[in-house]
Amino acid sequence: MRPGPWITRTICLFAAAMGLAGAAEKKPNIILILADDLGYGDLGCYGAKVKTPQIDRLAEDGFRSTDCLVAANVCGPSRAALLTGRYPMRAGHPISRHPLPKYAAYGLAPEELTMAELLKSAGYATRMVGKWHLGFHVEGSHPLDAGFDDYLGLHSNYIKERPDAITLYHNRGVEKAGIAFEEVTKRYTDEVVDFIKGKHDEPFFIYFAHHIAHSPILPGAAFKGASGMKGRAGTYGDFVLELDDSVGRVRAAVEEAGISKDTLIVFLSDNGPARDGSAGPLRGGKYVTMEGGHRVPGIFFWPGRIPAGRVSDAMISSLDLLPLFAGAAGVELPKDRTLDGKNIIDLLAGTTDESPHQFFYYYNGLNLQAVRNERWKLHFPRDISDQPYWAKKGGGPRKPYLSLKQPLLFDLDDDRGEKKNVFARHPETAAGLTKQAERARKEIGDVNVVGSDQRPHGLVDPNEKE
Ligand SMILES: [Ca+2]
Repeated sequence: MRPGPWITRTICLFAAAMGLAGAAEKKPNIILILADDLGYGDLGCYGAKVKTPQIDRLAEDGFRSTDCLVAANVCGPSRAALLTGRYPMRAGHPISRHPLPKYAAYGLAPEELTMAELLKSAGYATRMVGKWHLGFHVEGSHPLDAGFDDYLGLHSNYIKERPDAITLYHNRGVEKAGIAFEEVTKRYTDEVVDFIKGKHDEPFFIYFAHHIAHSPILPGAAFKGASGMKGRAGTYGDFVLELDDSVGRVRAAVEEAGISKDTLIVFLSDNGPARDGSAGPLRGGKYVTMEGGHRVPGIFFWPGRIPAGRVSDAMISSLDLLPLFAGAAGVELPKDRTLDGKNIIDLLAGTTDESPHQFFYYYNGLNLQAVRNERWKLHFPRDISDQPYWAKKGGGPRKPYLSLKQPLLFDLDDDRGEKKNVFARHPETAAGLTKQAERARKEIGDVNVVGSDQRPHGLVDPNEKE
């Protein structure tokens, strides 16, 4: 027999009170590990051929989401949303930037409030290690301008032809010019591990943004052959195992420091797989709004609060991390702006199995391409000219529906691979989603619509790269 509503409510209120008491007692350390272009199907615990023992163990000992979404299918806007808890359109960063003149003044808007700034206001030491990609050289958009006390990393993708893109920076200065890509992950991990093992008088927040598994696919010397597979798939497997090893080293450092119970570790990817990775059972990948572009591995480990062994299909997103971290740190959320994320601690802690979200909006650049209401996902008609530059060229199996004449409705509970269009069978569901899209469009915009709560991005011809 299910408990009556008043019993459920009493339990929830009691749990909420306990949660608040817990947060008041001790602010946890928070380690956010972000993989780059790692697909939904690239880890052992998500069905990959190559086992990833460290990340799989983190999932087994914590919470693993099978419905964790990111707010963009490419690096830059996904990171802007992750750090601010706001859709990229709302936060004024819907397009991924390049080291080209067009982007000289385009970075993470200084007026945006990041999770690092919030945690810093709650007394946290805040550090970032890794790839920034949000306008390192743009006035006001450097990691040190976004709430981080200390930064070590490459400011964007590793591109060996560009000296600035192979420079390891420490804060605003050069730590090492011309670093070999194969050294980078070890250097990053050493930095994070040394910091964790150091003395801490205050709680800390570390944002560790890997380059793996983005191109170049170049595993470090110690990982060559580790996957036991040959060819491109083997090299990619070795690369993912280097990431896995790094995650294992971070966790081991936390355990050795004796702070496991007081440390929340979150692992996720910034978008779906590019050429070499796998989206598992999902359709599409990086660059598109199919599930393969937006649904990523999402793992939460906090022995003090999150029970081990939970696997959940409740819809959550990278937008939820800022409210989650703020809640854990006992810091109030800002009241002067709209946040799109929700604190998911009750879901993670097991006091509910329900998602706090009803809707999710799939934007490709500026274009609202799909809306989801729990199990239902409606894709809207679009033309190639509506698409951002990264989607425009070279269609194929990973880029279906670059143009679309008629809407498509998928039932993700029954068809997460988005193959069976059930639009004709569910006209009322489709009509409801269409109305919801209208609301979103009015508020946060669309390719030819400026929303009422949208920070201007300032780019001329935003859909074009140059
Ligand atoms: Ca990426």
